[in-house]
Amino acid sequence: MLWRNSFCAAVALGLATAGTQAAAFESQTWRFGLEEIEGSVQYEYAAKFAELMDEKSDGAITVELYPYGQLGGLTDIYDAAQSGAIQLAFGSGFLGGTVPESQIFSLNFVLSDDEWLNTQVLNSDDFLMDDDFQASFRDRDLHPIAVVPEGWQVWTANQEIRTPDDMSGLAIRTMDNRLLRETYQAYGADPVTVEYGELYSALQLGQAEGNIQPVFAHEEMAFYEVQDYMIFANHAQFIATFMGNRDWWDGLSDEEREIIHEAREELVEYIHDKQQELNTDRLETIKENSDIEIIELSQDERDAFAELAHPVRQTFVDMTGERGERMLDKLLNLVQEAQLEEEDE
Ligand code: 6CS
Repeated sequence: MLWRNSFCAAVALGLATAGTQAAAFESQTWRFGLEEIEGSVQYEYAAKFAELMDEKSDGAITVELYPYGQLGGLTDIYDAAQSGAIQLAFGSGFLGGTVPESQIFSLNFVLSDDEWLNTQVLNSDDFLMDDDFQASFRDRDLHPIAVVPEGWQVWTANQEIRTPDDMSGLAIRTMDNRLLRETYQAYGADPVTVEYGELYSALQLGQAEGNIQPVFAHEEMAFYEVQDYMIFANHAQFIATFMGNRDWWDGLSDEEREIIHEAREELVEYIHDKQQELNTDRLETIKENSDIEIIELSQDERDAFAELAHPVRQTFVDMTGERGERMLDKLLNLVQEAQLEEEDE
């Protein structure tokens, strides 16, 4: 063990020295498009990433943040990342039209109930560096760098929801992807798709009757002001992919990729803690500022939704073929293995 530690220390020292010698980073600016506004989980991630890039490149690399709204709508952000107009971006639910396989993150009741376990699985080399996952982005001129869970998705509506019957015919707003529409249709709802920036008024005017967001977003976009009930079903986490333009990524030097890799690793725990803090604090703000009623579904109530969501896994496979099927099998296996390991500890 002693030998192992000294060996690791020597390797670390060697790498540090090599890093210092090769520290001549070219001066450059990377533009980073966000799907969320300032103060959000994506903003916190990007701001820390920018800080780390500045530090690790001795000030040579500047990362400029473009919060939601500055580059147009959500799909404009992905178009800009695909064309190379911006180097970095987040992509989540609306990305389904661009990278169909990314809808794996829209499936309900696929991950475990333990957020930290899921975060670790999704950022493990087994999942993130898997050829199928990488190719699904790279085939569309993008390169996936990290997977960022932002907290549990929480339903809101102007009526109580405890059973699929309660959701019957509800015009619940989903992000723009087929998996989500199929999932909510399976629950009996009548989903509608609305751009993020138009959602507040759609809820206010009754064009959308329900909403699905992590708590921090219900608060910072003020959606909760026009909804009466918040329903915690822990059916899925909100998950975004941090990605770069493929050609930009391929043109990076080894040193540039290395510092991105280091930052990505450092950010896994950082953003997990930050999203939990934001989601907890914002729930308090919502409770203080409104009389919204909070409902937490029991395990039996969750099971009724889980049963209806199960066949949608096949829809994902039908949409994404053998590649999607392998990705889903892999994810399910990795989650199961991680759960078993946790039980053994
Ligand atoms: O619902 C949406 O459209 C957006 N919600 C969040 C929390 N992040 C980005 C996403 O596009």
